[in-house]
Amino acid sequence: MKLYHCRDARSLRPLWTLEEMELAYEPVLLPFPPRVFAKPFLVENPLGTIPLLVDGDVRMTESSGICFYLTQKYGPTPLAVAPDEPDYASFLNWLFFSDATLTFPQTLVLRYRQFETPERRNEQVAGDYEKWFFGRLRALDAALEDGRDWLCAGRFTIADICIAYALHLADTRAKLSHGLSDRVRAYLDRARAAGFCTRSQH
Ligand SMILES: N[C@@H](CCC(=O)N[C@@H](CS)C(=O)NCC(=O)O)C(=O)O
Repeated sequence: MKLYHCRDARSLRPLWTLEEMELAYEPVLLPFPPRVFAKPFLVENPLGTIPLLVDGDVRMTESSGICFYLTQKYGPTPLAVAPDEPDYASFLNWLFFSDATLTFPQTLVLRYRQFETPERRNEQVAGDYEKWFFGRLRALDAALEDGRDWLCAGRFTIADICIAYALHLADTRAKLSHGLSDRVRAYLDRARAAGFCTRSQH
C-alpha cells in the first residue's frame, strides 16, 4: 500500500491507523498543498487532495473512509466496532462526524484567516465558522461527560483516531484551542499519549 501524506493533514488519520495495525505501507510525504507544490500528484489524484491511499486497484481519498477500509479489509482489529456490538451506530456516526462536522468548518477558518492573500481574507467567514466549530464540539463534550476515556465500546478505536485528528488540527494549525473544553482537551491529550503525533507524524 502507498499512502500520500502531508504533515498535519487529514492523512494523519490513515497513517495512524496503518501504524496501529502494523500494516506494511509506503508513506509518500508531499509539500502542502500538493495541488501547487507537487503537481505530478494530480496524475495520481486529480482532486489534488490528501490523503490518497493506493492499494492495488483500490484508490481512496476520504480519510475516515480509508481508516474504516483498513480495519475491514485487514482486520479483525479492536480498532473497529462490529455491527453486532451495541456501539456500532455510534461508531459510524463519530467516523462521519469527524470530517463532515468537525474538520470541514475549520478549513474555512484556516482559509479565510491564514491561507488567502491578505486582501481576500474574511474575518466574518472565519469568525462564523469558528463559532460553528465550537458549537459542534458540544456533542463531543457531552459524550465524554460520563468520564469515559474513549468514544465507543469502552476501547480505543478509529473513531478516536478520526475525532482526535480534528482536535489536533484545531489545537495546532487552526489556532482554535481556546474553544476546547477541559474535558475535550483531556481527551486530545489521552489520544496523543496513545501514539498520535509521535510515530504518526513522519
Ligand atoms: N474529506 C476529505 C478531505 C480531503 C482534503 O480536503 N484534504 C486537504 C488536506 S487536510 C487537502 O488536500 N487540501 C488541499 C487542497 O484542497 O488543495 C478527507 O477526509 O480526506
